[in-house]
Amino acid sequence: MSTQASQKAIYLKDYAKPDWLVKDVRLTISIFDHETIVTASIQLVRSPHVTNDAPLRLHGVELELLSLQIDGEPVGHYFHEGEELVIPDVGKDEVRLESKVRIHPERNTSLEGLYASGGMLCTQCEAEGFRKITYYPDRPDVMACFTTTVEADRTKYPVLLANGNLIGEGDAGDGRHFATWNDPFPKPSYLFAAVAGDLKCKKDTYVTMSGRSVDLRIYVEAHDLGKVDHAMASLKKAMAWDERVYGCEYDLDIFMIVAVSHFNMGAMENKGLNIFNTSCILAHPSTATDAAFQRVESVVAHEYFHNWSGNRVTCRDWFQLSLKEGFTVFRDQQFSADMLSESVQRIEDVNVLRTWQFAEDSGPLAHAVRPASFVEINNFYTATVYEKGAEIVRMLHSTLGAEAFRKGTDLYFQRYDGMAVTVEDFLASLSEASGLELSGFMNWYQQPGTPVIHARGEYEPLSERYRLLLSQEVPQINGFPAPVCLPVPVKVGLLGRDGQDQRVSLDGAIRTTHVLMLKGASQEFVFEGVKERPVPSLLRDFSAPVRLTSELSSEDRLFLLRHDSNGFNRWLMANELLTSEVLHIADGGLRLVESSRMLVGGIVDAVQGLQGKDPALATKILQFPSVRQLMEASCAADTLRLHHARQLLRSAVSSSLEQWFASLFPIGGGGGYHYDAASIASRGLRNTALEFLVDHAPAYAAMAVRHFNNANNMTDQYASLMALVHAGRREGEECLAVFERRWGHEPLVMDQWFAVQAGVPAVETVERVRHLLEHPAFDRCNPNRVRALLGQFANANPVAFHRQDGEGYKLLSQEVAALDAINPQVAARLLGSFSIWPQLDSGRQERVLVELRLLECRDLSPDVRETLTRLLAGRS
Ligand code: HT7
Ligand code: ZN
Repeated sequence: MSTQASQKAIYLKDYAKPDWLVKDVRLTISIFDHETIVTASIQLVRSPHVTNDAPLRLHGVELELLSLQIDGEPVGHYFHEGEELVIPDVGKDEVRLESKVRIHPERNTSLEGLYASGGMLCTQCEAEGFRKITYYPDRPDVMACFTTTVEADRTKYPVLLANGNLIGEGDAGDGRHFATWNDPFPKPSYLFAAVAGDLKCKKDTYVTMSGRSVDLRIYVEAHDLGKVDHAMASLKKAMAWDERVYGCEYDLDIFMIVAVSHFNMGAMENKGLNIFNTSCILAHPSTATDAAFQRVESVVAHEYFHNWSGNRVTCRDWFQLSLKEGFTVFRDQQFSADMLSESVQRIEDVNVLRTWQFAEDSGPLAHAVRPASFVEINNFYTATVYEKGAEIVRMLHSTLGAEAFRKGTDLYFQRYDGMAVTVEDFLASLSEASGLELSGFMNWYQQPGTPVIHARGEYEPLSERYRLLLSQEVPQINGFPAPVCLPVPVKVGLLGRDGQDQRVSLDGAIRTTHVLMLKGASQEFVFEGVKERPVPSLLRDFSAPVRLTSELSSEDRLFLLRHDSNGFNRWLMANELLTSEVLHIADGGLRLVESSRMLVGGIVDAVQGLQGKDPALATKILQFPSVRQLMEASCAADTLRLHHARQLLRSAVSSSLEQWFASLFPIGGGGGYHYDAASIASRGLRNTALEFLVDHAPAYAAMAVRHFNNANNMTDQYASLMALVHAGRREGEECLAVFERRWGHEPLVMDQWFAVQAGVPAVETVERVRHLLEHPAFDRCNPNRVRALLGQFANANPVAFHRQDGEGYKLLSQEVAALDAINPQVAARLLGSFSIWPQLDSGRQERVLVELRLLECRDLSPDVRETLTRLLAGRS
């Protein structure tokens, strides 16, 4: 903890290769009730690049050193410097270092290093948690083979796991036992994992493309064993998909997943032993919604895909984080698109990008996908590194085409197998395999800010030409160097009056969809053979992470909403039209106008036209931009007013579609739960209809209560609960009580119970959240619970969080302070919710700043201190 403002940043430009490398590691973790003893035996060799007698530097945090020996002799001279233990004169070029330390996982609430979750012990080493387990060169470019022995009481911890293959187990006397695991693949320490617990497992096997049989196991607490079938099925699909699409085969004899209830993120890709937040592994129709099922499928795949993009080929340093995360997010997005619906997946991914990453990129926490410096790396697991990073890989994919991209990734995996590399190495592989010059993409990694693309089209009927002028503006972000132009792939189609894509020629290629590559500040693209004045469908599938401005009229947009062959763009048109209409209503007299009626007509037509064809897309079109998105699009607008304007327009849609919405109910009500695209889509549309109806008129509350009571799955039950509670219906409170009684024993379902209440769009929710903080089931030590209540409140409920009197801000900053003493990572992430402050009106800005300045005076973790400093940068 520190009260000082000065924090030590580390810089990419200062990267230096390690002076010492590790040949192999033997680790023994002996677990006792009140302490754990870790002995490490590390074969170290001086790196060939070192000429002088460089000291040996080992990282270690909160370790009680019990002994330290080199080649069997106690180390005479060493000292501590920050997080490092320094041995100045090692003498030889190769030594075996043996250390013994005492640690206290039972007291570790940071959930980094070795910690207790429920009755089990588990590890989280990324990014720098291994140094909380033993002294070690804890940096990703030091790769070694690990042999790990875990030893503990047999009754309390019958299952003992670590990375790799099991090579020995047995009795350790005194009611204790041990298991020894060997991982033959060199890996950085951040991929180390060990688990001890009373766990049950579901087993399966997978036969790889070369015919090897892999033992698959998912370990959970006994009462959750019935909730892992979906995760196992997802894992097998992911393994097959990675073989088919990337030629990547699994390499060990066993692949294990362990579910833990206390976890800072979604999951962790430790080699052969993934550790998962229960929220990303457990799924049963009665306790998990369709959204939860989808999340399990995509996170299981994401972590599995890391086996190649991250583990076999890893990052040289933490500045390269997006090398593994951006690439792997892109891979999991491709996988999810293949599993369900391509356009719906793209809509969901872009929605996340535009809501969270665009906001981050224009706010005080803006940073490059590959940042040039950081204080605390945990603060850089961000939407920019993950989602914008994935968008860069997507642009590379569309620039190269699937075939050349695959050649490039083959080359990357083969050339750098077992190595720790950089973003430049990734680009070099793609460039070499495709013969394309890709160095311009480096700028996407290096500079923050969302480019703005302007599009202007002109039709020449005589020559049947359509000229499209594209230009780009890259914003200058405070504190960063002057930006340069970026390569921007813009996917375009030209619609004729009949709503069909015209086949047109560009540079001799005749197609219905062209990918234009804008490289400079502005460029003209001339389409030939354009028979009639087209309506351009621009940036199809969101082919680049940019803000697009064009001269499209509302009529053009409505036309595209009706006719575009690109499902993603139909949704985008609806979203943009709804956004500007709500803002228009909020700016005006809070009443509907002619343009509102036109838009409602367009939405109604589009939605009804999609019935029976693509109900999932219809559902997305009905999803109004959130108040949070509306805030981003408006200039310091009042959140409550935006909410009212949004509700007005929603209710106009309800009036037009009331009969149609209601007609969806008798159909398909019963039947078992199936996880497939069609069933998910029909539940989604019905539940969206319910939400509209319950909001629209109190009479529909009874229908929602029936839906709640009769639901045979959590998707329907939760949707009806949410509809009732968010609409402020009395029946909602009754259902909440029923829900709590019924699901009090299921932590993940109770998270939903907290979340639905934290999301009630009303100013009084501040008091409700304060009240819920006192609920016996609220637990600041459990990040899932904290995210459910406080994360939901701060990020998904602008009406309450941005309450005029600043009570929402006060609540959040008090909680950040309380959480910081328990779990700095979670506290810092929550504090990030204030990053929207420069966009607020001056009164609200002042109230936020009061809270941030109060926080500044406290004793804070480096994580929270860094976030706070960045939030306040440039403020006196
Ligand atoms: N690579 C994993 C990152 C992660 C993590 C980072 C910091 C602190 C805790 C963490 N748990 C997991 C997850 C992933 O993106 O695959
Ligand atoms: Zn990842």
